[in-house]
Amino acid sequence: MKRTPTAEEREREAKKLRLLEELEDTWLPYLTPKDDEFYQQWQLKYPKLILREAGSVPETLHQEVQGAFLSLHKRGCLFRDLVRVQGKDVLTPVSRILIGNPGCTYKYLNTRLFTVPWPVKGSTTNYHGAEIAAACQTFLKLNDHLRGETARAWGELAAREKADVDAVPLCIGPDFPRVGVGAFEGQDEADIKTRSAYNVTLLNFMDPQKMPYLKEEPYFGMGKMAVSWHHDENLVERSAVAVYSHSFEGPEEESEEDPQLEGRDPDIWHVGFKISWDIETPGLAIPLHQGDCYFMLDDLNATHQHCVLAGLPPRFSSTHRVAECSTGTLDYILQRCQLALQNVRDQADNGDVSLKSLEPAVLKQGEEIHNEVEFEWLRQFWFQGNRYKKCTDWWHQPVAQLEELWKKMEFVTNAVLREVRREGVPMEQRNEIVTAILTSLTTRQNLRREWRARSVPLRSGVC
Ligand SMILES: O=C(O)CCC(=O)C(=O)O
Ligand SMILES: [Fe+2]
Repeated sequence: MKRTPTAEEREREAKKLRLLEELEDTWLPYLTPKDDEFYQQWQLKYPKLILREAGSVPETLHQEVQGAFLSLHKRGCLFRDLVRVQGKDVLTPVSRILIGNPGCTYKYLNTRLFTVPWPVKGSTTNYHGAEIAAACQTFLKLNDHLRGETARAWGELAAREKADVDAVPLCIGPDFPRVGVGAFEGQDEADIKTRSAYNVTLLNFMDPQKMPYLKEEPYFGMGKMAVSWHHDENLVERSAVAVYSHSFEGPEEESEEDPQLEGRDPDIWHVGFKISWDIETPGLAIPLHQGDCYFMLDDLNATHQHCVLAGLPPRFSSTHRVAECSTGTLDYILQRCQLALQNVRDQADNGDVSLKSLEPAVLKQGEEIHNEVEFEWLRQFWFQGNRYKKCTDWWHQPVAQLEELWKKMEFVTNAVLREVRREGVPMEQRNEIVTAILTSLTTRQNLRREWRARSVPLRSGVC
């Protein structure tokens, strides 16, 4: 079923169409390392984009990471996501898995992914096989490495920006616009540390040979895309993203670049960058070879968009992020459920509950939490068909617990409705209660219909 796009989505889509119309049949210019202005433009317009070539990563770590990618792939741990874009279900061309802090989730394109935990200190996880355990450990190790590299790169960028500021001649005056200047004012080291404290990595895999229908890049003519233009969602503001790229290229496969050929080499994987809504500044297509890493620092992800341009060989990437999980951890949702169920006085053997309070604000909050646990957690989890079982049973008990709490909330809703219907309740109180909970109940009905159309029943009940 089609969800009606939000006003924001409609606005964005219209803006995109206007931009494409404006372009008519012409491509916008973009640069690759073959172009003379490539490095200059990069430094000028994309200074917060950092590339570290494979040589910056210890060889032993490369070996380990590449082995870990292969193990997870071999064990069938990566899945294509059925995401929601402008009200439509779309299957992503890339297969993914989220690894990260235990209990953490990451939401993108209306899909909540649940972490396969990496073994942080103090956690114990039962992995389904030593290979999967080792792989999660390896991505934690890579995470530590990339955190260090990010802090270093961020420090260098700050120093460069400071040098630029100092180098500006006094006569230019204070209003002279300078790209990027001021981004680090008031930022201390601790701040930068928090914004590179990656708590999850989203692994991507795609074999272009098995994916014949890839979209063409629409603005620059950069060729086939594995991931379309986007900003990464659900991240802590101004936090960094670090990406490790692994394509299966043999050393001799390095194509002899013909300097006559225009544009990027379609055999090689690239990451594309552009400034959002800007048709003046050339885009960049940066080739990524086996083991290269790139970093998006500070607000780059907000001001620019990126896409992944497919090459010939299969490719993995590990994209490390600081997920904004203030409402996205297991602890958070358990606390919310506890808050909702504080209003339950007793539960009888048949499940019926009696309530402590009929205060409209209390009832409203209870029904909102009921929706949150059902649509943001349980249905999201089961929609993905229990894929997590492949790697670990970590989510099994917590999800069962959330289901129990949700069931109790169903009894709460029944109790409220019983109360509303009960003879002798003054009309005014009845109206107050109905007004307080009506929006939540309507939302629940609509969302249940929407999820039912996506055809996945909740394991233990309503559908
Ligand atoms: O694979 C990459 O290089 C980046 C993928 C990406 O942009 C994403 O997963 O958000
Ligand atoms: Fe991305």
